[in-house]
Amino acid sequence: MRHRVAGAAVVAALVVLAAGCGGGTIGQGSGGGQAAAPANKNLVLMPGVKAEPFYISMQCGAQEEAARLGYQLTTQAPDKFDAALQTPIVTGVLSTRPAGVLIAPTDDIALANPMTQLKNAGIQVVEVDTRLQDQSVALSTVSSNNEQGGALAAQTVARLIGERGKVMVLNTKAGTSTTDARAAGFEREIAKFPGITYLGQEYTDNEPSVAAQKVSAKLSSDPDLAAVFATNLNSGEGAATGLRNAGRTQQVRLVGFDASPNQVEDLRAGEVSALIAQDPATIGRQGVQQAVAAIEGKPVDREIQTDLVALTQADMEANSQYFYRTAC
Ligand code: T6T
Repeated sequence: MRHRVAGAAVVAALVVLAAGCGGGTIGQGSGGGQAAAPANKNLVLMPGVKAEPFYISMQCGAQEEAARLGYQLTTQAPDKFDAALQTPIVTGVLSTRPAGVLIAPTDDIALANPMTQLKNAGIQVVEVDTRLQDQSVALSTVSSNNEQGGALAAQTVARLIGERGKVMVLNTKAGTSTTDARAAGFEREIAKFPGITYLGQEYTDNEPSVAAQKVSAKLSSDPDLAAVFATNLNSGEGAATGLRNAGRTQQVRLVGFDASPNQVEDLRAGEVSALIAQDPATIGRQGVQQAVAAIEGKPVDREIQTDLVALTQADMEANSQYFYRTAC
């Protein structure tokens, strides 16, 4: 019951959050005139990492929308979430001159240079999920409101532990705009609970095994750890493994971002208390819409925010449309 109340509260807050989405519309061209159909209808989606349910779900939405609008979309992703691996992919795409690119930059500074090269070559650049610090490169950014998602995770954690005890954050890699924002939102919100001791954040390099090790180490130094907030899929899956290995899943509350099949299974089994699911398919769909608008000289929205939904064991099956996919 406690989980249900926490989940419902978060869902209510998030609905408001999604309703407040959008941003300024910037005129890019004729704004609805009868522009000639562009000859180049090639789009490239560049997710942060290959074969990962969040990005697969994004790709499914993007592919569907591209087909609907009469465009071809291909996907190119690195084997690991790593700027050094993503940069040569961007450079390779540059030489193929697509009309538009949807990219999730794996580092908010390191990808600025290669993405600027795309822009300077006349390719329409849309950020999906993650973003650069430099907001002048992309035409549009489509993502969840990650800072508010982190704050809502903090409220959920506080409620689950009766506003008392020690909590930690498991983050991915510094320089990932989304997860940095989630951690910042969490930290800001958790500070409002005087009975909660915030033990700080640990980075996992987006490796589940590192996440599991970090949880084990924290359980040794702080055996009375009350809760963990994992800022994304891999850190959440790894945190669950760490708690399981230590036999502590029933005592330590775990709240994670994302909703991979493993995370959903852990929620169903009661080993995870809540998941904050994103809507990656809609991010992909909206990203295609913005790129196509820019290519066709129509107005583009600079900021688009998509839904976040808190899932608990009590309400997860009713919200199964938010579970991430492993194939389209
Ligand atoms: O949480 C998502 C995404 O939003 C984030 O930017 C990176 O990690 C994920 O892809 C999940 O692994």
